[in-house]
Amino acid sequence: MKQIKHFINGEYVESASGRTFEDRNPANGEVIALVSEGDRREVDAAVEAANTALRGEWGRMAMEQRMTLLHRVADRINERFDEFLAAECLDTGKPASMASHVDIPRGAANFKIFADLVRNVPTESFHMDTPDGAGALNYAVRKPRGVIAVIAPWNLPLLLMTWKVGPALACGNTVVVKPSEETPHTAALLGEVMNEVGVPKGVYNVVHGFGGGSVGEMLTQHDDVDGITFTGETVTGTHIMKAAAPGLKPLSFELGGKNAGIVFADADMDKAIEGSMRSAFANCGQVCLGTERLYVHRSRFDEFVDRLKKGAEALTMGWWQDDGVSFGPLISRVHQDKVLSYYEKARAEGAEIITGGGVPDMPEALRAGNWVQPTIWTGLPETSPVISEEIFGPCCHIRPFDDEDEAIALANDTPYGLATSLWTENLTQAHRVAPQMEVGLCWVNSWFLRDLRTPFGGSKRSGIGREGGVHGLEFYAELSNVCIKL
Ligand code: NAD
Ligand code: 6OD
Repeated sequence: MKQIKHFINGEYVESASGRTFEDRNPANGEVIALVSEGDRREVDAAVEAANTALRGEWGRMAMEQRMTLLHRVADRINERFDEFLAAECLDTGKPASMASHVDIPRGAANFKIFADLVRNVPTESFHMDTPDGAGALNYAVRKPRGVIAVIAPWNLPLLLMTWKVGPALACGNTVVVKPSEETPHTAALLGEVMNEVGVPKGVYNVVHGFGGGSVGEMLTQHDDVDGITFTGETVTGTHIMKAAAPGLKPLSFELGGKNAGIVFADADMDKAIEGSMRSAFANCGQVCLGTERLYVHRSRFDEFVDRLKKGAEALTMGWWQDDGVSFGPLISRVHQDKVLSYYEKARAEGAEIITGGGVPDMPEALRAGNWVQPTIWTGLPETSPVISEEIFGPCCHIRPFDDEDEAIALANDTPYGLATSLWTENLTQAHRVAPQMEVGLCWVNSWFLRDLRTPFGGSKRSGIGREGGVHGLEFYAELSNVCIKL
């Protein structure tokens, strides 16, 4: 059986306790690895290694050399592409067609983009008058924040972890990563890459384990951690905020969503269907940006529902490597139970089930996996939990609207504020509506189209702060002012 160990101070180590937990393939339920389960000893060792690295070679390294190393990390991920791909797909069950276009290339790109950005960001300076007439010069310097705890989810494991590790290292910090217990593989593999390209020991550390009462919570409470960047559920964000409060630790949060898509009367229906197919069903609906609420102008409602139904029914479920597979399983049995509980709620509340609504009949080899059908409903009231709560599954509710103000009000009627997609060929309408959406990310005629130089994050209960581009520097670096009296 494969063993996945912690990566601390440049070495793979087992837990002092000897404890392990199982890593299962969600497509067939098989145990694919035993993962070392950390406790305070591994957390302390990793934080200490990260602190020592800050004061050592890494802390003294010239910026140019640091950036060259980060480019090498990206290149090496690409050279070992197939290994990362297999590791990610075995942990998540997602089709290779997706992971090879999204997860792994972005996992690599996240190192290059921030290396290139950070070396080109200026700081401000001000000349000031002084009573003696000689003046003074102020200039700001950007310093690394220190040891950053990176707490990552399971839905896009490498992409979302490196989205934080990339800028953290580019700014000169060191990291202790707590990957999701569901998907420990690629974070562990990245340790090999760090060693291969010569990233100094202690700069990148990984401790495996669980959240509350385990490694996640221990990291967020640790006195020698200087900042916490977290992606995951909104409720987990509230726990982390409490745990971090006594130490007044800076936080960067990318949280849950209940995102809307709006299809206006003059939408290009081919584009709206192609985009909504992805936003509702990609990654088996396990994308924080996904649209579980679709509002469609009444004049296009029947056409849209009919075409989305045909699209959902044409998705091909199966093993990640098989040709033509476009749809994988949910991450775990626990998550499958959660998603199916919403399928049941929708039925009990009298939804019209346009397609799906249950567990598909899979071939024998995959029957023990966490499969659910892509599902579309209509006819539920907006008060239904199916419409107000994040399900994080391959499902959406579609409701007709009659005018623009109604669509905006419906889309904004949620405590979340992550993303919206607008579908319209009317440029004036797009410009009028987009700024009214109470979200951090608004796409027009697209979904999950990412320029990594742009701010990324959620409004309302979908996040705190912005990562991406230069915006992440507000979290990953600290500005200090130097004032020189002339
Ligand atoms: P989760 O909150 O259950 O877990 C995320 C990570 O936090 C895991 O590593 C987990 O072990 C750890 N954790 C859990 N409790 C903790 C605690 N008390 N202290 C410290 N760490 C703890 O989320 P998940 O189920 O892995 O991911 C799905 C959720 O993530 C969804 O809500 C989704 O919307 C959200 N998400 C948001 C974004 C975004 O960019 N806004 C991106 C991806 C996923
Ligand atoms: O593209 C990104 O940078 C990003 N953070 C995507 C998040 C997807 C959520 O599941």
